[in-house]
Amino acid sequence: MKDILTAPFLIEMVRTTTNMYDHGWDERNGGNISLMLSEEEVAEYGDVKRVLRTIPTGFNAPELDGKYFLVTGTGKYFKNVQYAPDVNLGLVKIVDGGANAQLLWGFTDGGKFTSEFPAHMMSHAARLAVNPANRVVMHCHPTNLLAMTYVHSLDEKAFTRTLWQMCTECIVVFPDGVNVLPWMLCGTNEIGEATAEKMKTARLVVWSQHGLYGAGVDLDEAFGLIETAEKAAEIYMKIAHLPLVNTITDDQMHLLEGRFGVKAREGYLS
Ligand code: 2HA
Ligand code: ZN
Repeated sequence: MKDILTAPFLIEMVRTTTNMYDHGWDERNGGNISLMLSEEEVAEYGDVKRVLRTIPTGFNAPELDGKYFLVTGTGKYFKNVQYAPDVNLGLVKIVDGGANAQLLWGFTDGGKFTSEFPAHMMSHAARLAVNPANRVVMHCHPTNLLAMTYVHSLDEKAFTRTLWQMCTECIVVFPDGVNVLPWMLCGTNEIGEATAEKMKTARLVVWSQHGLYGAGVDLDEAFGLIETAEKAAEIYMKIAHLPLVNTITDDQMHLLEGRFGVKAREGYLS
């Protein structure tokens, strides 16, 4: 059996958490990532039958029964994942209709998965229903998107349109737009359910005054979505207090749709 520390999925997870920390999106224990893996991928690197611990999840997710996830740990710092992946990450298998997670590797200090596990698992279930290739749910605290939730309307159409107008590529990268939740208590099943509901129609969900969720088919896609939305929010925060002289018009957005073969969210462009 190969050493799991050499697995491409583990190396990519370490690189991604490090990169996100370096972007300033994951201060202290901020942020969490879950990456769905196939049994074949896991079996190459570990004994899928050897359960180290069984950890209750506190929710149900029958759609995810039997699925494997590499996930960041609760209270753990993205900054430290690169130095001790086996402490800061865990590999779990969801069993009992989602009620329990079997720990197969990691969390070697006795830790467990992120406090946002409900939001992650419910979002995986929601995204898989839309796109069976979805593998990643990623949460972080990008500075400018967070700032924007203090000064911009939280209306999803208005929020999305503003981001689209800030960089030409935005509508190409997230034509499905950005959904927005009001401030809610984090770490609960309630915010998990609300996030999953929002994930049905967009791969980006803002948690007002808290941060952002992104979903994608791989770590690159989820990261790239967040990176692009955060760049747009940064431009917005640089110009919001200045007189607006130019913008990207809806006609120009339609040209982008044609050129890049994307379709903007229904009703979001005139
Ligand atoms: O645990 O970001 O939302 C870290 C968080 C919680
Ligand atoms: Zn958070």
